Amino acid sequence: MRKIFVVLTLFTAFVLALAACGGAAPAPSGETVTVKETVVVTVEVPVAGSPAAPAVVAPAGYGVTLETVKARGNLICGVNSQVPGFGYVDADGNFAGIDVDYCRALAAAIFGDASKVEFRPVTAAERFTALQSGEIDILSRNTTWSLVRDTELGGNFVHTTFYDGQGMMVPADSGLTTLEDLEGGTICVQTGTTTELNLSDVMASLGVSYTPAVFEDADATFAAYAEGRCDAVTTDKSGLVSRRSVLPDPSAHVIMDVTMSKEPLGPMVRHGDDQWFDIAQWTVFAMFAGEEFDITSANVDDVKANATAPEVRRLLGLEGDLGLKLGLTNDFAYNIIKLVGNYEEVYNRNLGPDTPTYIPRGLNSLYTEGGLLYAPPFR
Ligand SMILES: N[C@@H](CCC(=O)N[C@@H](CS)C(=O)NCC(=O)O)C(=O)O
Repeated sequence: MRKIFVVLTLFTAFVLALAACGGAAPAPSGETVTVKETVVVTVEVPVAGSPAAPAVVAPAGYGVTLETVKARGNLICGVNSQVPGFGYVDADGNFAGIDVDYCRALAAAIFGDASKVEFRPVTAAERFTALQSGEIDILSRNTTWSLVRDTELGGNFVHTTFYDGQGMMVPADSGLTTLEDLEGGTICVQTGTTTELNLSDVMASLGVSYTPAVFEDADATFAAYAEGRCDAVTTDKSGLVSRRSVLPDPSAHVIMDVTMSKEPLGPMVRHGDDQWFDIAQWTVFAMFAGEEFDITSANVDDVKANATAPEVRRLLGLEGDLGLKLGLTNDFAYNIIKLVGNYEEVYNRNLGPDTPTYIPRGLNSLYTEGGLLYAPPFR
């Protein structure tokens, strides 16, 4: 009986995933249509436990994910491959970006080795199914925390790693400066995103009519924009900064001074495995705490040798057994900071002033600097 319930739940989740992420038509009307269409999409619904069942379609049980990851010998992280600064493949063929470094930090926490991670690129439309099906252990890919994703999509968002908002980019010589200026225009947007839904909401509330030009991934969306097939392109502001940096002439494009939504971006895990959720969560907090206590990859050994402050001693595993409580070793936070860096180091490496994807810290500063980043106590 329970098995049947699980299957039905997941079926619903799959349907709602497609609905929530937008079908061909803009929300809200598109959502209903998509649901009807996708009910007949046959995900081979297994009787859980039957030989034909895919590896994991049910929510992971407590402790299962860490055990699976350890037995496999590496972490499988779902990432972006098209957004420089967040998740992409660099000139040397390596995955790079703030979301990618978070995966490395998680691997460092688990294995004491930041390289024990396999990056699995997933598009916006693929990402939730990849997580639900167990193809990836965690999703770390500019994904916005929302109620539907947190419930029907079977996910748990750990703490936000990048606070963002949706923006609009136009050619600098277009003279367009406000959303109202886009009346009657065509706007390039990617499907499977909150972007598509927000665009519809915001333009409807402003009474601006427009034609959405909808694409499957960022490359296609921005190629269409670069070719002049739309008057503007919209996504998270971070995505605009990122993708502008790889346009033929970045200075020929401006991001309007408007924020269309809240986009708290962060890692997502499957429902059902609270231990894994805690590990993912405290990996983020260890990076924040490293910055708060001025512990960097360069000085962590010195700090460890001389630390007297009780919380720093607990954080680095010199006292107490905080790591063991997570199912890890007590030096998990030391390993994160030593092998990957604290939040500031990771931010600056990917989005700092010396990168082509520079984004001022703003809300993504520590609470002590007027931002929203705040780690609970390590005790
Ligand atoms: N944060 C939004 C949008 C995230 C998103 O997918 N943005 C696009 C545009 S920058 C992207 O990353 N595309 C890359 C791809 O799908 O390969 C969401 O979670 O829905």
